[in-house]
Amino acid sequence: MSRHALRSTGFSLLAALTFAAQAAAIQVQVNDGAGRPLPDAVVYLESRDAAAAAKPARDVAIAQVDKQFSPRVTIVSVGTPVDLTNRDKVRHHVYSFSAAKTFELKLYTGKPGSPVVFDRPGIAVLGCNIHDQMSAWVVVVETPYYAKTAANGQALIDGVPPGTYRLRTWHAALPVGAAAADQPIAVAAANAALVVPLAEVGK
Ligand SMILES: [Cu+2]
Repeated sequence: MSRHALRSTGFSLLAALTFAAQAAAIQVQVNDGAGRPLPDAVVYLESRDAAAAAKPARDVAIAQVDKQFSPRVTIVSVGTPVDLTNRDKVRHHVYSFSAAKTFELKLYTGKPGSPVVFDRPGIAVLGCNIHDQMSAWVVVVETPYYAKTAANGQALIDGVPPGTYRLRTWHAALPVGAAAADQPIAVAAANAALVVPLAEVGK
């Protein structure tokens, strides 16, 4: 679009519609090393512009239900507050010692006094001091373009402006401490679909 169109109020709506139409939806299929679909993988697109466009999300919750976290994998942008309400009758004692976020919610039921704000990029591993089987992961990213795969291994990242990105893919079954897989991707104005094999998972 031209600078003239941006300045002209008569064309501003058209300019906005044109811009929206140029954003692409990127469908990502994540498979394990044997080619099976991987649910609960997180995919996100990084770039300098994406980092600048990232804003904290709202209304994100990880409940504790039947002595498990629900959901077990959550992806949020930096600065997002996460509600950790305990919906069980027993008390939980939720903590993370990860570099991305260190916190502790001592024995509690119901809704903690305040949400936990995930204010640094990285992966926070959550556990419960009382119930060893409880674990969850919060993947904190510096981009608004992210999604989590469904049971069929597919995730849709919507509203992506054309540009050059790094497509990052992570799954909890990767070796502990492993960085998200990383591949360059050029996003054009058109929707696209691609397949990411995580060879280290499920061999
Ligand atoms: Cu617990």
